[in-house]
Amino acid sequence: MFQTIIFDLDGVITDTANFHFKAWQSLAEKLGVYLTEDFNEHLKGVDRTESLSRILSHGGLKHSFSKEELITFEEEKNNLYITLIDQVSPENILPGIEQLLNDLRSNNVKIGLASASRNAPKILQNLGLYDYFDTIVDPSKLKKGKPAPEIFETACQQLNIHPKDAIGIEDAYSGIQAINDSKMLSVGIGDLNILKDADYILNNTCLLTFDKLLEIWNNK
Ligand code: G16
Ligand code: MG
Repeated sequence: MFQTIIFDLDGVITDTANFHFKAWQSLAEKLGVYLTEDFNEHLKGVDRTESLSRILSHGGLKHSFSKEELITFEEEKNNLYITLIDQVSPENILPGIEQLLNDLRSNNVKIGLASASRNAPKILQNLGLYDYFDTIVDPSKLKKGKPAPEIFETACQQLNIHPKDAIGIEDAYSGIQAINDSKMLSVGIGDLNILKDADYILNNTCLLTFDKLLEIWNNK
């Protein structure tokens, strides 16, 4: 049986994508860039610096700012984001996730977090889920973010488990690439067209149960 499940945060455990988007949108508007909802898909799972770079490229402003200005923009976005995630509470846990965490625990499966968000520990605390996690990767210590496999490999190393004995769960295209390249089994949550490279795809977290994971693992 699998020995660990490594979770992505945003889009799998809770939906903070909308808060990220609101905060980016507010910054982008000040710079004269207009972001539509569909652009958000390009920002999911992607770290802060790369997200800003994609937004500026989208607005034709790729080389318009100094390094210092870029850092100020990132801070401005993050400050707004932090005020938005203050509202996060256990009500914002996606359906089925708390039951799954309980079932993993009672079956002695290790639980890890591989989120690109430097705010992940705070969000887990606000959700009341922090204590379920055996390990949380610190994304600021990584050389390369998703789609590189390093974040999932690091989660397994921290738990002393081989990636071949692990399942990774993700909602973003970049995250599925990262899981696949780490040689873990990948489970995508969401849109079939976006997640088509995943080993297995579930439409939403209601379908993500312990029994389903067992079935996926036994049929791989
Ligand atoms: C999340 C979001 C991304 C965000 C990233 C970094 O990733 O999906 O949109 O840019 O975290 O977040 P922060 O600015 O809080 O450090 P994940 O990996 O949890 O889906
Ligand atoms: Mg995600």
